[in-house]
Amino acid sequence: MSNKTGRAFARVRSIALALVGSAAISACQTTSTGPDLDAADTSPAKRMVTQGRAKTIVENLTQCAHTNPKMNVRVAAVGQITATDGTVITVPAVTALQKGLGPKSVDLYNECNQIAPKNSAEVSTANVPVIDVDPDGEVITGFIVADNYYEMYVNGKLVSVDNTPYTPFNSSIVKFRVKRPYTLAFLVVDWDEHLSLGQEVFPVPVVATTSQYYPGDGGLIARFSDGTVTDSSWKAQTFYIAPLIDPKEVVERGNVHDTPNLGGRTHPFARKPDCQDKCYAVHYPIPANWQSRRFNDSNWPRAWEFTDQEIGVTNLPAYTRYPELFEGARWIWSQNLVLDNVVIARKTVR
Ligand SMILES: [Ca+2]
Ligand SMILES: [Ca+2]
Repeated sequence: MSNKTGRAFARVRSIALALVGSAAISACQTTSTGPDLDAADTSPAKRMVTQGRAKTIVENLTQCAHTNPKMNVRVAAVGQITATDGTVITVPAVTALQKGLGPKSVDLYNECNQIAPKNSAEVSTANVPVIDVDPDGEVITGFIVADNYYEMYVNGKLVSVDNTPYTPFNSSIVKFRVKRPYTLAFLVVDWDEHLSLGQEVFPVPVVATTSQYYPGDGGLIARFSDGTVTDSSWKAQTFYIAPLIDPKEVVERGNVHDTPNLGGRTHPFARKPDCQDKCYAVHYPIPANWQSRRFNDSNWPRAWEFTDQEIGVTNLPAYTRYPELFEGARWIWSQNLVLDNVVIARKTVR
C-alpha cells in the first residue's frame, strides 16, 4: 500500500469514527472489548485488484554476509503496481526493513551470519538486548520463525525486524520489558520472486524439475517465556491474495477474505494456476494503527493452525534444531496458507 492510500484510508476511517463516535463510546462501555479500544472497523471490505507483474523499485533487500553454492539465498525485491482503482500498491508489502527501521532481529539461527547452535542447550540469550516497552514491566524472552519475513510490535512499539526477508530460513530471539495486558502484533510476508503474481521459483538452488512459477506458502511460529505461544487464540487477517486466475475467486464474508474453491488451503492440495504473468491479485488496505494496543481486531478472523508438514519445515534447521524453544506453539496463518501472502497476526496477553 502506498503512503497515499494509507492517508486516504486513515482519513476515511477517522470520518467514519467521528460519525459513529458517540454511539461507539456508549457501545464500548457495555462490551467485553473494553473502553480503551478503538471502535471495531465494520466498513465493508475495500478490495483492490491488480493484474500482472509489478515494476521493481528495490532490487534486493537480502544481505547475506556468508554464502556457499548449497545455500538457498534468494533475491528479496520490492515492487509497485497500480490497481484497477488507481491505488499504487507496494508488493509484497511496505516493510520496516525496507524503511531501514529497527531494531533488527537477533539471530537464533542464521546461515548468513554463521550462527547455528546445534541444539537448544547451546543457545544463549544473555547478550540479547532488552527493548523497553514498560520500564517497570517484566522481561520476556521470545523465539520466532517466520516464513519468510516478520516485523513485531509490542503495544505499538517496534521490537524486532527480521534481518532476512526471504531466504535462507532463519530464526530469531527477542527480549522486551512489558506489563500485562500487552498486545503483540506481527506483520508477516510470504516473499516471492514474481512480484505481485504471488509466485516463486521452486525449488532453489535450481534443478531440472524446478518450477519457474510456483505459489509459495507462509507461516509464523513464536513462543515467549511468559507462556504465550502462537495458536488459534490469535487473530490473523490477510491483505494480499495471489495468484488468482480471476479476482472473483476471493469471496468476502464479512471481514473474512476467503478463497474457498481453489483445491485446498495447503500444499499439495492448493491449485497451481498456469496464468503466470497474467495472474491477478486482490489486496486490502492495511489499517493505519494495526500495531496499536488500541486497535480493535474483534471482528477479524481467528488464526488458523498448521502442522510442521503443512508448512514444509521438517527439514529446516532454523526450526527443527530447537524443539524445546517452540514447545506448545503452533504454526499460524490466515485461512489460506498458500494464497494469503501478507498477514497481520495479533494477540492481547492478559
Ligand atoms: Ca526470515
Ligand atoms: Ca504464497
